[in-house]
Amino acid sequence: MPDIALYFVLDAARTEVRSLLKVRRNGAHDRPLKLDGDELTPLEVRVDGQPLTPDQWAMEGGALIIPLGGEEHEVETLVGLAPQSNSKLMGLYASGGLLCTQCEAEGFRRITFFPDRPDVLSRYSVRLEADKRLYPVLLANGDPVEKGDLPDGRHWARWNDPYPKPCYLFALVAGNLACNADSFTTQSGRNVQLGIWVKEADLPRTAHAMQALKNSMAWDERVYGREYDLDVFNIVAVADFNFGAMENKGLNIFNSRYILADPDTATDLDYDGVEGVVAHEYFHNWSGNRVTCRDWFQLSLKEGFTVFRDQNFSADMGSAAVKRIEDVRVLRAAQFQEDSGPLAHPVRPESYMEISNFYTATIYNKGAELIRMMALMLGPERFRAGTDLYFERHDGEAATCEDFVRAMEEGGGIDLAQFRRWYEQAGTPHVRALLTHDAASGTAELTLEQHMAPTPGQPGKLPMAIPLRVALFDRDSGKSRGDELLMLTQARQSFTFDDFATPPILSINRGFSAPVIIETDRSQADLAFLSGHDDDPFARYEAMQQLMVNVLVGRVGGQMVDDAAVIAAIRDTITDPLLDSAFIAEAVRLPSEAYIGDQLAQVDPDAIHATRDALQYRIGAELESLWRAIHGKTQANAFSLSPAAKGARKLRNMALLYLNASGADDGAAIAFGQFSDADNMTERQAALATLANGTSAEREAALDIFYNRYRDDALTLDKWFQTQAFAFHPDTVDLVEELGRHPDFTLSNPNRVRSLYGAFAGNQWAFHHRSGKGYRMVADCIIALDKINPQTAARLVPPLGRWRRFDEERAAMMRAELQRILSQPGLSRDVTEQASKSLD
Ligand code: 0A1
Ligand code: ZN
Repeated sequence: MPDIALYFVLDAARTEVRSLLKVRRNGAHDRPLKLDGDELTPLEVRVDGQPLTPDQWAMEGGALIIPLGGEEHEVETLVGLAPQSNSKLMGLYASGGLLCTQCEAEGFRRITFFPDRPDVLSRYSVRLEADKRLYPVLLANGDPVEKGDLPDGRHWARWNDPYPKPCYLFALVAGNLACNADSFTTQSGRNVQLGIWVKEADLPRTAHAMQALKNSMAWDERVYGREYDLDVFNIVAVADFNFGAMENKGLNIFNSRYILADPDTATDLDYDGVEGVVAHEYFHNWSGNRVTCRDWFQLSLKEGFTVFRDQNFSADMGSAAVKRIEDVRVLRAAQFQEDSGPLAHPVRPESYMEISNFYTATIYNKGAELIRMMALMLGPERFRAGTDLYFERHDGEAATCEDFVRAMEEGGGIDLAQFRRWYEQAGTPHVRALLTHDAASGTAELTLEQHMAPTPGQPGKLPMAIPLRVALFDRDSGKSRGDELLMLTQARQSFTFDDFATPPILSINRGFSAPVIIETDRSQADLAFLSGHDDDPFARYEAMQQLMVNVLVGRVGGQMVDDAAVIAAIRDTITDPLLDSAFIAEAVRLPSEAYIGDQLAQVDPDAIHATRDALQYRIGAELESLWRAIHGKTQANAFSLSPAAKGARKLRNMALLYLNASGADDGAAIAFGQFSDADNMTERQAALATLANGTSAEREAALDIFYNRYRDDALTLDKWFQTQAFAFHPDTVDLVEELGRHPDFTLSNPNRVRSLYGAFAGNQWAFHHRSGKGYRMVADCIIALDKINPQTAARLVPPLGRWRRFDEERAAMMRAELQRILSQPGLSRDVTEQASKSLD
């Protein structure tokens, strides 16, 4: 399929798509031509210019079948689409007056008949025609080549993309858009026109995205030697989008929440999200577009690598230590849970029912950890030699994960035979680490044991190759002799360290060098030591977290565990003048209720909530004056996005939280003060969230003020829904039910659905309300949404699938909801797959 020409006559109610494909028989066979289609009806079919009669073609499960003799033909089809009634947001759809497309993974077949697989690469020429008043801007992939006016207020534009690409990277946008225009000069001196296209009113909110784009372009040249390859690079923001954004060649389409940001409406987290996603999509131009995937089982080839690239980019733009802590938190919250449940799957899966269910934390985040481990084992120079070889060898190809690993082996000079198991085996390895000391010989011995629980379809597991960064600390000097990289490759293995007169303290999996669960028997005293002395910021954070987890897990299990070590460690951390604010805020944050649940044999949401709340109260009350002092240090300077300013806000918000947890009489008043006085959304939303956890009069007042101020700004109103759905409030389950009936709630906007039901399903205490109301509500939402947008509906299923982790009554209610979902007539493949796997 070397060349394809597409002709669109665009209209929200009825669009016509004519496509001209040059087809060549692939090998010696006499099978008919099969072109994938989904909800398409052929209006015309021609071969070499001759119209076919309906008996000369057939439809088979949505696909168009044309028996053809000979080797080469020109096949032409015409179809009609109704973008405005396409609520699945796959293919060509309407969003806020715009027409736009989403083709990954299998959306192109909803636009025209085509062999919709990522290893079919073609050159596209696209002509768009539309009403000029409604759609003054017409964009597609590649470079603009021609445009002109037509009678009756219509106009047209033609775009050519010279780079052969799979159809999942096809895109077009038509609409009334304003442009933030800029340019970038590449390392070889070429000038690239950059455009970020949004609704006119949103133009002032695009500066951060533009800066992120230019930084990404420079970073990819500097770090990977990768230059941009077209004369234009366009980004469009749309309000209705199933995922974060899409890397279409030369025309990225974004969920507007990852483009639009200003201090009044975006939190620091939102700003970081914009920077990270802009970078991610831009980096795909090489890791995804120039080198694409042979089939969807290889999805992590582009996604794991690209997440790794965007994580490192963000680390370079801000605080690397804090970025690593945040990334690990996300990995543990999303991927470790997935890996231990019914939806566990390998980074390179072997089967699926619906590919859009495989855009998972395992493919993305664990996939990134695999690349990170290879980069660690190779070191920066050899890793770069490996990626250079990979890009050079596979440019213009549809490649596999195996191709990537082989390039690392050959370019970097390393044997990754056993490491490949990371792509094959699902599940999170547990590593048990035991450090013993022999005073007579002055040696310390570290014994490591690994094991992995069975996952669906994989009852037995083989030992993995696990790179662990380790250091041993001397108790007296408080110092270590430095880091060592140990390779754990067997089920059980020992390592000996000489010249230790006294027993050292173990710091292990520093920097989170491997995505594993470490089990140690380190005492609270040793963890407290590391929380004050470890020179690896991640390990230091981890020691503090473990200190807290030990208290929480012990108490949930009914033990009396003293919290003095936790409170002392927090006091030392918040008064340490050498630590930066962002790190302090991360270190003193209590583990989430879900994370505490993950450490237990059975999750008891009420006990976990009560125990965590009690420890939060103790930390608040014991250190009240310190929290008060930290919170009182108001910023003298105007709003800035410098790492120091962001860190100060993070710590101040943490202090507000603990101050409120302390039960201080003026807690709500101080929170309301911060809410009212803030000149930025980071402080305003944190204050609102703190108030939302309580039952003060200020709670209602702040929620009303927020609503009235932002009711016309969809992205900010999402925060209003989300904050209430996340709240630790005894009535959250009823409040969310009410919010589901709010006039501003709609199932047709995925961001709104995620803000309410997605957030709620992530609120362990509320979602697992003993009454089972939470389960029923989420199931009702899934059932209703499935008819509108099955992809987004399917993403709400996994929280219900975790029933094995709960008591019998809860488990029974969760299963009953999954069964109720499955009994719905006409249920989508998306939801069917997730719900049936969850019941197995
Ligand atoms: N490739 C995109 C993710 C993406 C996948 C599917 C979509 O369809 C609704 C949209 C986006 C990325 O990694 O950013
Ligand atoms: Zn991606």
